[in-house]
Amino acid sequence: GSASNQEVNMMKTYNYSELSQEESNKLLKRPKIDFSSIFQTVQPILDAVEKNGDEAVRKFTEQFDGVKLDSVVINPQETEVTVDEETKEAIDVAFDNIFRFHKAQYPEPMEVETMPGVRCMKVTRPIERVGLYVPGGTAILPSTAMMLSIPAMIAGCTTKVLATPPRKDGTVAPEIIYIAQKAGIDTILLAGGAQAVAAMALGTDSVPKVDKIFGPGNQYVTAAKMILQNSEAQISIDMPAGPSEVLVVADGEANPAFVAADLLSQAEHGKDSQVVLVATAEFNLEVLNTELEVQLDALPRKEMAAKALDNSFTLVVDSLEEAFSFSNQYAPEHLIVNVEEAESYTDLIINAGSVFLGQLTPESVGDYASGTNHTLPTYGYARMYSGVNLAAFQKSVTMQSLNEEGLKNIGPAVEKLADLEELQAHKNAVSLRLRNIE
Ligand code: HSO
Ligand code: ZN
Repeated sequence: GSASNQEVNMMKTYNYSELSQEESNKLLKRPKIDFSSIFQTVQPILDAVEKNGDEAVRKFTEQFDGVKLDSVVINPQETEVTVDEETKEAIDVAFDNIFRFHKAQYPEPMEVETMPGVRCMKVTRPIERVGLYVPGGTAILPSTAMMLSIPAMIAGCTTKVLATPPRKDGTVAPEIIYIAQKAGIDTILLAGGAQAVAAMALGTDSVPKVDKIFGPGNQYVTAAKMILQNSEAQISIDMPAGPSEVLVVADGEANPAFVAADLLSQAEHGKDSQVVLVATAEFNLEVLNTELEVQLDALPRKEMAAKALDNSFTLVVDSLEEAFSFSNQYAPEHLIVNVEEAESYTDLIINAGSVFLGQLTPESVGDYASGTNHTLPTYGYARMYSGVNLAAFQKSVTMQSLNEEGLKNIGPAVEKLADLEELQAHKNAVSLRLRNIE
């Protein structure tokens, strides 16, 4: 192990060239989540919602959120809210950018004539019924409400349920209602946790059943999504979720104050957040440490952020190629590339949820308003999952259509393959038609 200066550094520091394979593998690992015990807690909640519907949701909301509700749903379109002008303007800026970027993702219908007379088409259709989970907890998250409801609206999903835990007074934050109004949502489920996920997956008297559930959440929410996706509820989910993370690549040109601010903006999400700095030897780690200390001390959520830094580390590399190689193996949810000519390295980036290029691009802009989605794969899942995007709310349907020429062209191959598989009826379906044409 080559952790050095642990006493003076805010984060453990390693030199990449001095690490053994085993040590480097250890750095790539995320903290282990033991789902088996969480599943045991969550299953009875799912069972109760399946059995007792709204009544069970009301009971759990009273038990876990301390709120007694008459109705577990509201229609935001029929709810009056006041949001101050400045907040509205900020939401509108973010809303428009997210709308633009996701709207541009709409795929063109496609058609290919694979042989003369054989036309194959691919068209896009919405997933009709979707559930959008917006966490409550230590902060309200209007940004997450936008990230989920805007692509759902663009995709044309017809049933959109937004679930979020009620505040202590039994209401939903007006900003979230304002967003729901703009995005054409007509059901807000005032519930959080596994009970909210269950109500959407299974349906209740007042909550329509959905086909796919989106959104980040705590371990109970994640566990509920995992169990229900493998159940008779027949739902799919956006992606597996773990604690939020950022990996910052910095060179000698990077301003340590900016880097510190970026690391802390991830760290303040929660004590289980992971923060990784991969820096070349030219990056000034001493100034970074001072900045981390000073900036951390001024944060309202400094206790949480400090705990997150404890699980985090700095890796000093010999080159940026080495930096991106480590980053690709780590597969971070967020990758900040704070180096000179950042855009010239994009080809080296293979595994990452969303990437922030250059000095002037903090993660915060993507978290809120640049237009990209902030619901992203964590925990190394960026190796094989994309972040939420328009396609996540859609599916494609393929179609084909043959004319006489097409059937004559393709028929013999299909007949032969059907022979090979000894599926006579398959062959007949072609042969009868060919004879009929002649
Ligand atoms: N960084 C979070 C998203 C978020 N940040 C919401 C602020 N609000 C996970 O991508
Ligand atoms: Zn964030």
